[in-house]
Amino acid sequence: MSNTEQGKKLAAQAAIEYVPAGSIVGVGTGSTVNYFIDELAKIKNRIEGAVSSSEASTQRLKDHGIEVFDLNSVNDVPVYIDGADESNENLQLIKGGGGALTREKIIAQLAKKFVCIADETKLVDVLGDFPLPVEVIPMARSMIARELVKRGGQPVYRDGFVTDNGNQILDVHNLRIMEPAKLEAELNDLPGVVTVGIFALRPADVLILGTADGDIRKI
Ligand code: ABF
Repeated sequence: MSNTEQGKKLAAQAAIEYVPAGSIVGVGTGSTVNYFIDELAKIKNRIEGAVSSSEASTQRLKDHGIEVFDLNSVNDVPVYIDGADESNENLQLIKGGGGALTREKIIAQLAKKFVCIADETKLVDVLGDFPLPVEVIPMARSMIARELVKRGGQPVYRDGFVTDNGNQILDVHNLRIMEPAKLEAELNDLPGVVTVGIFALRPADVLILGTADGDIRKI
């Protein structure tokens, strides 16, 4: 197993201690979360079930025999465990490389605690090396792309990709995001933007990083 995979797995294992007994657990998406789902399966008799941010995670949870609830039937999500594409030291994130950003942001908003799990290479000084995903209503795509160019970005249409919500994604290159919450709010205001992949207005509460030398670092 590579150092990166080892880091992801260690972070996923360490997140289990944040899962309260008897709870409905918020579960994100991605390869790091896949390790978490496999760990969750080992304690499945101690939880009530899960809510999930993607069809892929829902399938993996069900394959393990973990019940997946519709979010509208759930009032209380004590903890949400999800990965990220980048995090800064303030636990502001870029997410959405996997395309599930809208559902991820909804569950993060509802959750009392958001625990982000990643290998240590995801920690950066300034967000933006990873292209920022923005989910858009299809008819607004070109207009929003022009707005992103005005802000110094280079939007690239994720050709052939349709989100779980039937929308499209622009991946915005060349941004150095110095004020993540400000840019998130500004882009949120553009008509046709469904979700911006900056998670700064609601950042993570805990970041667990798995390191190459087999350790865990918590921020
Ligand atoms: C989700 O999965 C996304 O927000 C992010 O794009 C991705 C991280 O994937 P991985 O764990 O595979 O690096 O959390």
